[in-house]
Amino acid sequence: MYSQGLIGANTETKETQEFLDAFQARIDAEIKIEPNDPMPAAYRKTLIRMIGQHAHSEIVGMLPEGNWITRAPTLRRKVALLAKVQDEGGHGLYLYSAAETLGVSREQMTEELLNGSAKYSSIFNYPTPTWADIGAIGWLVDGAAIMNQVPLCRCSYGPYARAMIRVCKEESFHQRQGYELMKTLTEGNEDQKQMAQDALNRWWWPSIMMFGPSDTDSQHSDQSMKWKIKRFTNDELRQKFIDATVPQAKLIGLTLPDPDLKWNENKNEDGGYDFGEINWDEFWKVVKGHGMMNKDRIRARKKAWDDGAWVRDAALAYAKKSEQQNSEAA
Ligand code: BYC
Repeated sequence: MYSQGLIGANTETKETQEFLDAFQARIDAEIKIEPNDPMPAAYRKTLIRMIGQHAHSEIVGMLPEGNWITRAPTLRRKVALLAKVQDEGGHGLYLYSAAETLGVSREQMTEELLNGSAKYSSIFNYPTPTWADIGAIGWLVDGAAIMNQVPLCRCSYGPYARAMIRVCKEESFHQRQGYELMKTLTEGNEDQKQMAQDALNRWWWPSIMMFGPSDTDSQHSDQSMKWKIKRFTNDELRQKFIDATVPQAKLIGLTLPDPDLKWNENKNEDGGYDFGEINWDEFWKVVKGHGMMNKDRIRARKKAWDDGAWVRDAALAYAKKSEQQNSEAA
């Protein structure tokens, strides 16, 4: 069934039940799917959507923090922030490359981001008005990202799983530098403490929303779990994140902006926090392009893409020329 050439990445396939069953058996046996392996069109489509969205999130995610590079309060903070933002750019590149192995081009993905048909994470449509936002993003946004992305290291699609290993190592450093930044602020004067609390108040709920709609509203989770692309549901990961983060907030003397947050011994196997109602109207508004910063983010990405056109043209001209020289030499 899986012999070479049955259906490669670029060939049409007839998805018989036998083929779908064989594919599922391979997934169930934890055998990684590689770019030239036969795969159902819907599996390919799901991965292109998800890896593309992830790549766009990394690249758009450079913007809110990039906003503070020139104003970081010390050289040490500036170095850490520069390294972090650069890492996000690198993550975007690995992820675009992973998506390209599925037969989609970088240009196509960028076009979809700019015309609004491809999504990127809701979290990056919130502004970063104070320095404490940099701490809150590292601590909470990268913290949420790690919770979501560590299981993706076991994703059934090989190139995505492998890309996530390095991404997660770097996200872990990002989370620590963010938490340490927040801790430093909470040990400062009243204004600094207040700045940290205010950032936490603004970033907490959007971070909780990052995990996506609740399981009852998630369109893709069931199939993606079956294909072992996702290993946990949105709600499971959200709960893990909350349970891990509440003690961290307590340790540095910050209060989470949720009066309904309460330890519940009977939740799941080891207990867990009950939490308040998520504002799903806000989530969908942001996802559909009507958040505070959606327009600015896309405008910035469009400008970067347009401004970089000459670089792409020059690189391609060089590639074409060396191709021509190689064929003449052969
Ligand atoms: N924002 O059926 P569902 C980072 C969409 S990068 C916007 O549950 P799925 C970082 C979803 O796409 C963070 N849209 O979908 C970077 C779907 O719409 P479409 C990004 C969202 O795919 C820099 C619809 O809602 N991480 O961490 O099973 C600095 C229904 O959702 C969101 C990744 O991309 C959202 N928050 O699950 C710091 C990780 N949530 O596509 C940090 C990989 C849902 O049908 N992706 N939607 O039009 C995933 O794990 C999954 O795609 C999601 C959603 C959990 C995000």
